[in-house]
This record gives sequence, structure tokens and C-alpha cells, in this order.
Amino acid sequence: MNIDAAFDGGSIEVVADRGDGAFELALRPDTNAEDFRQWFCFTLRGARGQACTLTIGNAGQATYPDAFEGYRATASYDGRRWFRVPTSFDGERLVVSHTPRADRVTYAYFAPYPWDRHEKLLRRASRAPWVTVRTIGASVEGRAMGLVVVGEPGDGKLRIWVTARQHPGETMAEWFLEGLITRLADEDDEHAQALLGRAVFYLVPNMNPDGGVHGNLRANAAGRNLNRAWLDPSAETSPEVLCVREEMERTGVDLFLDVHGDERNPYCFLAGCEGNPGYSPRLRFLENVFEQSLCAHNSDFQDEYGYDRDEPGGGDLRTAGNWVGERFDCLSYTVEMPFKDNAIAPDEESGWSPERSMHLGACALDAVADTLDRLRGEIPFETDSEGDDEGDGEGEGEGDDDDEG
Ligand code: GEM
Ligand code: ZN
Repeated sequence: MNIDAAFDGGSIEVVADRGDGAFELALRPDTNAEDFRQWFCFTLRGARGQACTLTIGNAGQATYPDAFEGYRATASYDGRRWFRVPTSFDGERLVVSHTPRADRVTYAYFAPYPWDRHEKLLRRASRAPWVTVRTIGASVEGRAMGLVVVGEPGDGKLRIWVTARQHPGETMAEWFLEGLITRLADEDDEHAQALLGRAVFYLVPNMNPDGGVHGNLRANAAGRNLNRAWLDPSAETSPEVLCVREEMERTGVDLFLDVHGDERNPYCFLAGCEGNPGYSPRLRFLENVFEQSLCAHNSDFQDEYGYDRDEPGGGDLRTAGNWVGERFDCLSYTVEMPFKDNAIAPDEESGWSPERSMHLGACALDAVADTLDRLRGEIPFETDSEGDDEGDGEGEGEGDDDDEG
């Protein structure tokens, strides 16, 4: 029996093989970022039929240790179908107890999104005549920053930008983009095709290629949390953000989504720009239209639970969602999906999954369609400046304040 993590997205430290399927393991920190550790992905070979106990002894020192409460690890025999396996957490040790049915099984914090799948997604999308894939820059280690452009830019066309996986371990974000891109590249999707007469889409499915390959949770290869680099991106430590910001300045932005995953909160939810200096009744109105539309189109989505709303002026402009919203005075949301399960619609076998992430991404297109005509128009009526305060959910704290790994 042996455990291996020397592959794209792999990350674990094997501390000891105790025999009879018992392994002592440890989470590895992100590249050049000791503060970030949570992601794990490794393959166990030769354990078919053996009751295995896989103990991650330092789970209590993870970036979000409390996020392991109520969490179940994902597993796969073929890298395509992922299911949840019995998992316990005692505040220090995370223990996976599983008897593999095959000689090869991979366990991960969430279903990985491998680089070769990323490249296949871009190749498949570019087969559609209305889709162009461009490289707009390079990561710290020189991997291509791929931009998928759907539709023809043109006067009066609205510019819809969507980015994913600034935090590379939040692989559900790239599954979401696969769902969205698949719809936009489908010639038989009448709604998607109709949208292309009024909008052009700029999509970055993987903002952090190096971090994904290294099996990082939040950092890029330079140890930077890219979602704290938007005020002052640098060519040396955050070229991934720099090249996307520069492209946004060339195209303009009328609607922005930055797609993430949340370790603690078992919900799908949105985080807006209510804390931005430029936040206005117009933007609150647009946020409500988009959010209510997503609720209507996808039963996994909800507007009751989420992060506490930012205080006026409390928006963190180092984050993509807040910086883009402020810079372009546009509707701008951070999209969150759970690492655990969706508490309003639990699925015992899979928990939250690639399939549910893809479906939510596909449904986001309907919310874009419902909001499109209002993005730059006048608000049709005076909005209550207080707006509705729904969404002040009981979610637990977002991300981490100390963010420079
Ligand atoms: C967050 S995303 C930050 C957005 N927050 C608000 N209130 N607009 C982060 O980057 O820490 C969580 C995540 O990474 O998913
Ligand atoms: Zn994130």
C-alpha cells in the first residue's frame, strides 16, 4: 500500500505508514505561504478491501480549522465521479475511515479541477466560431493566463466579466465556469445565443494556474493571496491579477462575478459591494435583481445566509469584487459555493459537487439575462435608499483578514 501526491493538484505529507491501512498524514502549507494550509489531494494504491484509517494529524492547524466540523472528504476511483466518505474531526485530527473498492483511490478536500481539463475546456470552447481564447499574460511560473471571449465586442454591447479560482483550492469555482462556458458555446442554447446580440463575455476560468498545480488553498507561487492584490498588483508577485486588470481597462466592465468556495458556510451565496465608497441605490437595486433571479433559476441558491454585510465604507478594495465594482461603477458580486454540502438541499452521497457547481454556473447566465437591460439604464423607479436588508444571514466570517501569505 502507498500514498502519493506528486501530481497536478496533489498535496499531503505522509508522516508514517502504520500498516494495515493506517496512515499518519499532515497538511502541507501553500507555496511560500506558511499561513495557508487546508487543501489536500492524494492517491492511495494497493488498499482494495482494506479498512483504512487516514489521519491528518495537523488539521487543527489549518487556515480554517473549524471548517472541518461537519465536513466529509471527497473520494474518486476514476477522477470523474466524486463521492463523500466517512470523516471525523476532533478539533485536532481529521480522520478518513474508508475501505476502498479498487486498487487506486484519490481523496481530496474538494473534487480537483486538473490543468489538462482546463486546457481541454478552452480547446472545446474555441471550436465555437463566436468564441475566442486568448492568452493575456503569464503566472509567476509562466503558465498561460487564458481568457475566453464569447461574442463580438461592439458599440453598445455590455461587457460581462467572470473570474474564478483566485484561490486555487476553491476548485468548485472552475467547475462553475465550465458550466457557464459550456452553455455559452452551445449553438443550440437559444437563450445564450440571444444574449450575444447584446453582450460580450470575458471569462477567466483559472486565475491562479500555479497555485492549482501546486495544490495550494489560497496562494499563488509567490505566496500572494490574489484576492488581496487588486489595489496594487505587481508583475513580480501577482502578475495574474495585473494582466486581468489591464484587460478590464481595455474592455470596460458592466457586470462582474468573482467565483469562490467557502470552507465554513454550507450554502451558495453572494457577497456584494455595500461597503464601497461609490455604492448607490442603483447598485443595490441591481444586486437585488441579480440575486432574486438566481434564486428563481436555481434551487441550490438562496439569499438568507451569507457573510455579514460590510459597513458603509468598509469594503475591502484589495478584493476583486470590491475593486472592480468601485472602479467601473458596476454590478459586482463575489459568488460563494460550499466545500461541505448545501444545507438547504443536502445530498448524502456527493455533498456539494462538480455537477452542482456546473449547474449553478449555467444558471448564472439566466441571472445575467434578467439583469442585462438594467445594468446601465436609469433605475425605473425611486428605490428605497435603505433597500431591503435581506441577506444579513448568519454566515460565518469570510476569508481571512490577515491575507498576505
Ligand atoms: C473572501 S471573498 C471576499 C468578499 N467579501 C465581501 N464581503 N465582499 C476572501 O477573499 O477572503 C472569501 C473567499 O475567499 O471565498
Ligand atoms: Zn476564495
